[in-house]
Amino acid sequence: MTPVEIIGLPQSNYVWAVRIACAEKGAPHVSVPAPPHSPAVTAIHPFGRIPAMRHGAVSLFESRAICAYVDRAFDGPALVPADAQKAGATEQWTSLLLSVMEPLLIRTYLFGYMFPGTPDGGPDRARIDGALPDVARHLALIEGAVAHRYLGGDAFTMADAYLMPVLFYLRTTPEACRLIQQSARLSGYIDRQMARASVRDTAPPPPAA
Ligand SMILES: N[C@@H](CCC(=O)N[C@@H](CS)C(=O)NCC(=O)O)C(=O)O
Repeated sequence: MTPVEIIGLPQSNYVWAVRIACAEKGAPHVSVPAPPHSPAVTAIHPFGRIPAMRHGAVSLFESRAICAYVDRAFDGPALVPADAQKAGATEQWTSLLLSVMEPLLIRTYLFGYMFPGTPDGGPDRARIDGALPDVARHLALIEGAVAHRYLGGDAFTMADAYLMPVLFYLRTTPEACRLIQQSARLSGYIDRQMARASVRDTAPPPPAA
């Protein structure tokens, strides 16, 4: 069967989310580790963002669209449940993650460590400290939302595929890691998902030493 090509650096939380989605569906997939704005990406995404996807004659951009395609094109367990209320909850948490939480938790807070843009390359303290109250608020909200083992529900969905990479990266930072460690529920959620084959087998390679 033609594999789904997931085009984009595997370290990207968005790329990882769609690779988890493929693995959950049992979709044969390959990683094409192209950076944003590289020719393989701009050939598909009009703004050069990752991930992009190619599957035979089908090409798509935007992670949410790729998840929708993979969910319908393959037989595995539904990434968005058929039940109306559960589907609504999945879309609700996915939408909140994509529009509000990921930008704060990853683009503002985490990138204050990873891509600080400071003269000496050290963490951007103003940006990090400014984000911390919201980081705590968001993590408290997520803690409540995983009360039934998964994000907003009782089975793994697309919302979990998006959430898990975000939490994985947050755990690499001192403040968010402390907040996560203080919560048995959040720590338990991360440990359970990291042991899940779809998450474990698609985890990004560790940074080069
Ligand atoms: N809405 C997009 C967001 C993807 C995105 O922002 N990816 C980042 C990498 S994690 C990227 O390509 N950044 C390059 C840029 O913004 O130009 C999606 O869901 O696929």
